Amino acid sequence: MTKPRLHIGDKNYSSWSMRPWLALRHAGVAFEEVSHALPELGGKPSFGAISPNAKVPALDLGGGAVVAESLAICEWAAEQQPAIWPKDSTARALARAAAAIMHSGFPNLRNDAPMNIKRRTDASRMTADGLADAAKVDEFWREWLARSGGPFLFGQWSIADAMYGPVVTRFVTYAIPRSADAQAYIDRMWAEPHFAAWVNGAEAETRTLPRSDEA
Ligand SMILES: N[C@@H](CCC(=O)N[C@@H](CS)C(=O)NCC(=O)O)C(=O)O
Repeated sequence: MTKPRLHIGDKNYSSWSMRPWLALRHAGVAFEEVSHALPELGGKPSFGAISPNAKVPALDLGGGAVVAESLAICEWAAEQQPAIWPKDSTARALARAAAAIMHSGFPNLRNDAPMNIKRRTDASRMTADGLADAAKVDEFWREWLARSGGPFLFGQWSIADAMYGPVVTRFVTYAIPRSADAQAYIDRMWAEPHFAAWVNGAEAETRTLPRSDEA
């Protein structure tokens, strides 16, 4: 069988690409990655040629089957390696809810603080609504970590951690205020080898995106 191909955007900027990339790595799936430059503001990407929703990430399984949407790709990874969801069914349901909350929520945080792993700035560009989203994420992390006992949100590393990975980087990039428990979680995520490998990849990139770097 040929390896699945994961189409991703720039590692420094593409938050949605980071999530399934982490899930596939944690699942131990051998895959090929194909990197695409995200469009400049107002630019027209050509992702329609590679993906049903004209976005990255997309996982090409061969035979014309291309899976769109980060969470759907994470679920495919979990079918190859179920251990990337918690074993306990209640914890698994809560972890799935946590992943879905991230997939559909926190629009103000996403708008105010786009992922930019290499950048270090402050939170002055953020709106009150964006900061409120970040505070809610912090509250959720504390609740989930307290319930599971850690080290990751639902005990062992799971897709929920993949979904919140880009938010971890946003707390650092924009120096967003956070609790001590959130800081400890951020430190554990940053030290985790697959997360570190993505960050290293972002740091090696030279392309810049003015809409993210200068705003
Ligand atoms: N809901 C999608 C969002 C994917 C998404 O917005 N990807 C961005 C890059 S991070 C993209 O392809 N942007 C190009 C565009 O929208 O034209 C998912 O979860 O995969």
